[in-house]
Order: sequence, then structure tokens, then C-alpha cells
Amino acid sequence: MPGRVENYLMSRLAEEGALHLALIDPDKASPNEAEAIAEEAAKAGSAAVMVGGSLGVSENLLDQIVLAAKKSGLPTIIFPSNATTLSKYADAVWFMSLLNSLNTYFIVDAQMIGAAIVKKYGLEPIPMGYLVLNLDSAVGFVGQVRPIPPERPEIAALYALTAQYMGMRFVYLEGGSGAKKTVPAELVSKVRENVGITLVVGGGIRTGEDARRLVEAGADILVTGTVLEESAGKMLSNIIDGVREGVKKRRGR
Ligand code: 1GP
Repeated sequence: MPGRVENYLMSRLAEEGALHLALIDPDKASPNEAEAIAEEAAKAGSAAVMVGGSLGVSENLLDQIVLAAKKSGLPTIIFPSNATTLSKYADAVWFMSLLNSLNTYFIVDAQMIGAAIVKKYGLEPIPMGYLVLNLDSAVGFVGQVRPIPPERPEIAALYALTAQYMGMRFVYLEGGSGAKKTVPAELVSKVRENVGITLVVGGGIRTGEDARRLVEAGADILVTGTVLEESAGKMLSNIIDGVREGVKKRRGR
């Protein structure tokens, strides 16, 4: 059953057509920087703050970043890289399975171990299929990913459909944090044509134009991390304008 944060996201999505989430990596931002980014995100119109990263994340660091980000008033959602990268101060957790990992640990075992902690902390689990498209990223390496051939977007679409058929309500197309290029818009369109669940896209989004293109192609939620760290949140209004522009273009078609 959807909980409070998921319902909030879905009602904003219905109203606004597409959303932006600000990602903070505890290995890269200090609590003060996290507080500043989250405040900018709230002002600019982001829907929530995601906290997580593939390397160098401890529960203690997560706690500090979540507490700092919460001052913005935005909901905080953990973006876990492992069974114990969770914080009791967060509102929710993407309860996600790395669908195209070669290792069952990242598909279901880490989740089994983490489930006890999610329950104990009372975190709202939001079920998500996670698809990491390539190996050129920390998450691809750590998650032992089997990359999707770029010329076969239908494979990504079928993984996304699998997530939907398994009852996951969100699917995330991950291009890798700091990627030089975003997930291709054609891939997003291909997945969009095939699934009805909420489509999240992230990795390498740096400009309003990137955001517009991906939303126009059918992304429901965009995630940006690196560009916010680099600009201390200053690029946010640009990106959110791009999200809104993408919604207009999509609706005008
Ligand atoms: C990483 O998709 C997210 O998991 C965000 O990527 O840091 O490139 O914005 P960036």
C-alpha cells in the first residue's frame, strides 16, 4: 500500500506533470552543504531530497545529511547502496532491486537483510525497479551490473515492464552519477511507450535543456546530484524550468 511520501509524490506528479528530486551524496557533501542544497531545492520547487551514494556512505553520515536536509521541510528519501545504508531520520526509502545485476545480493538479498531495519525504523518503503544502464559508473561497478546494449533499448523496456508486472510502482533508469551524457531520450521514450508505472531518470543531467528533453521523452521524475553539488544548488531553477518546459511540450503534442 502506498504510504504518505509516495502519495505526496503521486499527487504532485498528477498536478505538475513531472517532478525533480535533489540527490545528496553523503560522501561528497558536508551537512552544511546538504542543508544549503536542500533549502535551494525547496525554494526552486523540487519535490523531495534523496540521500545516498555508492561509496563512502555510513549510517552515521547518512543521519547527519538527512537531519540537515530535513530543515528544508522537504521529505527525505534514502537511496540505498546496501542493506545498512539507512537512516532512522528519513521519511522513506526507495526499496529497490537492481534488476540487471549479475549478483542476487543486489537483486534480493541486500533487500532481505535491510528489510528488518526498514521495519524497525518505521521507514516508508517505496517499491522500485532499478536499472543501471552501463558500467561507466561507481554504481555499475559496485552493483555488478550487466550493461544494456545501447542499440537494444527494448531490453531496458522489458526490464521496466518486468518491474511493473512484479508490482513495483516505480522504475529508475540510471545513467550513473556524473555520467558525461544523460540516458538517451530515445531510450526513455521506448520505456515510456511500454510501461505505465512512474518513470524515474537520473545520471548526467546538467542543464535545463537536458531536463526538458528527458521529460518530453516521457520521464516522470528527474534526479540530479552532481550538478547541485558543483553549483551549490544554483543550477536548480534552470533544471526545474526545463522540467516544466518538457511537460508543456509533452502536453502540447
Ligand atoms: C545518480 O542518477 C543519479 O544515482 C544522479 O546522477 O550525480 O549525475 O546527477 P548525477
